[in-house]
Amino acid sequence: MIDVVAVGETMAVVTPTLAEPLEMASGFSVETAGAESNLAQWLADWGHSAAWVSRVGNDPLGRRIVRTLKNHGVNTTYVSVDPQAPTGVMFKDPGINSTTVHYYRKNSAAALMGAGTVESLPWGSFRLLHLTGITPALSSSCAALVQMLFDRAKRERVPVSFDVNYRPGLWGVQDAQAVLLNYARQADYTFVGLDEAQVLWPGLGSADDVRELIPNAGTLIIKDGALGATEFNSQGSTFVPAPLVQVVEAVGAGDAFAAGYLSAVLENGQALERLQRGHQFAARALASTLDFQPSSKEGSK
Ligand code: KDG
Repeated sequence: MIDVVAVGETMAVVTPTLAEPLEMASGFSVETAGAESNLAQWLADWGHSAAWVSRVGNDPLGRRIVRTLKNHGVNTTYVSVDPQAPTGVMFKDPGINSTTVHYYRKNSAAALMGAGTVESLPWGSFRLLHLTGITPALSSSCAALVQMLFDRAKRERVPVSFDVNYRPGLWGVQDAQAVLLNYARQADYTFVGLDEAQVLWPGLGSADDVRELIPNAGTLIIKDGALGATEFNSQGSTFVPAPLVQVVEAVGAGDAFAAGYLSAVLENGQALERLQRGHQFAARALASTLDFQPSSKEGSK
């Protein structure tokens, strides 16, 4: 039995080695970037079985991504290869206070995912399906795919976790807000940042306001940056403050948080432990320019 299946695009990401602006940087690393495969890597690193489902190009970057994820313990059996469309690429441009991302992913192989991807999943053999709000922004077939996955998971009684992951570089608020709210309301576990929710759905002040907007998500997890995170479930709410972290770069920290949280869900942990584990994983992502840091490099597990 696979613990988690995560569906979504993974790109090659080019990152300046010294966290200096892209325009000036002289050394770069090429790694993998994808919210869903980041989560799969964190979970596999923790010891869970995690599969990543996507489509890559028949090109060196696609092969590099699949090999890297495999090396990190992720099951890549359900990844397909497109004969023509390329693997997407993303560049990180570190700034003084935050990092900007530049995407080269239009018409990528992953953007061609659709109904066929639903059928390719090992239904009946996994415990949790993880999706994000990035996928519906990729193409109309990917937008349809996300709803098909929600519907099929419901029929198969597989819980779905959904990270809102609004990416302004992919679509505007006007296009995204109703779509993402719809998915956030359908999921069994919904993750959203308070600042992200405030951008997407204007008029929200506190985490309680977000809960009012998304009352029917099974469990709602609202992250409030360096302050902490709150879980709302049918019994009430639990807040856990975030640990103090020297932030190197925040990209990917949300994926790490979701992975930590879900790892505790898979181990039947309660709200306190789930949120603590989320913060623990996120702290590792925040302390690095990379989206994912294997524990062997870090020695923290
Ligand atoms: O959460 C980190 C992701 O945003 C990054 O890895 C790339 O998936 C990505 C995206 O679409 O922005």
